[in-house]
Amino acid sequence: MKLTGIELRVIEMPLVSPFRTSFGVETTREAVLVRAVTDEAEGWGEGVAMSDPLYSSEYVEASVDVITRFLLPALARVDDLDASKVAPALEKFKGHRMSKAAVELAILDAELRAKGVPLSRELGAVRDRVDCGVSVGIMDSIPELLDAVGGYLDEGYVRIKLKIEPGWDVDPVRAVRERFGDDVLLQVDANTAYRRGDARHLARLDPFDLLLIEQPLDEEDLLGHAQLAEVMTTPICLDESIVSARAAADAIALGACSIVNIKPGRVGGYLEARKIHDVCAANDIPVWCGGMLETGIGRAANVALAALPGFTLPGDTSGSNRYYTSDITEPFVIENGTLPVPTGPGIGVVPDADALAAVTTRTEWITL
Ligand code: NPQ
Ligand code: MG
Repeated sequence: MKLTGIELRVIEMPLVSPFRTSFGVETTREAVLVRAVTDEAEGWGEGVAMSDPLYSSEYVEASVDVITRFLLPALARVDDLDASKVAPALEKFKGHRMSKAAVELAILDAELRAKGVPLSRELGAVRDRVDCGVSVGIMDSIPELLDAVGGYLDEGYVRIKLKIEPGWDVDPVRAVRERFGDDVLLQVDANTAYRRGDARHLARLDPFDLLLIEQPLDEEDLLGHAQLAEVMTTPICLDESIVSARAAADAIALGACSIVNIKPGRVGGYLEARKIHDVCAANDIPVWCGGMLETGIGRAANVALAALPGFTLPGDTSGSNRYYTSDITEPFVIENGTLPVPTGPGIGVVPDADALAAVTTRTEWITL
């Protein structure tokens, strides 16, 4: 395959309601989209970097810059390009995994469309629908939270994840358990908001029979997570810390986590994500697919990944309407708590030109 050009777009989509986490409140989702034009087919990729470097060090403007100035020129020099050559060609550039993942997905989508192969089949999917959970933001009050959780349970979500931070943890978890019972699959996500010294406090979550606590401590604090695992009975799941298959293997070996959240953007792409799936499977570590408020493009690819055999826990693969009133692709609609794995070639969806134009704030063409 020969890469002839790339279209980079920055889009901004309003969220249906503000989404508050321990690192801030978001009211819109800004994202980078990549369209790879090759001599055989076109493909789409989506970057998951946020506007500001609050979830990780990456952010939208940096993503546009690194893709334009470093990643694409390096790819232009690769002969007979296919998706397996993207990560090796970009390896010399440190970090910027979300940007690399966006570019790799666009190439992978183009390659699979040219071959007529769905991404799910390419990755090794074993299911045609995936169980879906939903991530519930920090609210101003417990009644407001209970309304939100009740609404999602009515929509059919099979698992609830509460965002937590110091001052919003034990009480909301208790309230959700008291209102909705012990059968609800419930987990929490701190996005690094706690410190090692909070171990005793976090152990107060143990009586609530949570599936897991996600990333309580700093992303670099693997030892702290291993120590916390000795104090808490709630399983520890890592998100921000798991930036590669090696990081996953190390975290598992250290006892820093017993469950892994896999986000392709965070780890540099879907091919690295599959490696993490394999490492975890070999170690009997359950995995689930995280979410980064993707549009239909990234969502389609995440659902394909979540159909692999090791994804035994429901993911943050929510319906499009969890975040957006109108998506740029056909919306993903929850049915019986599940989403269908796309069956078309590549990621199986394409953006609608008008919907895309309506949310685009910037377009750059790069001819190779
Ligand atoms: C997580 N996602 O698992 C993240 C973090 C997150 C679904 O909880 C704008 C863009 C806002 C990306 C908020 C979920 C975001 C974002 C939170 C990602 O840690
Ligand atoms: Mg998380």
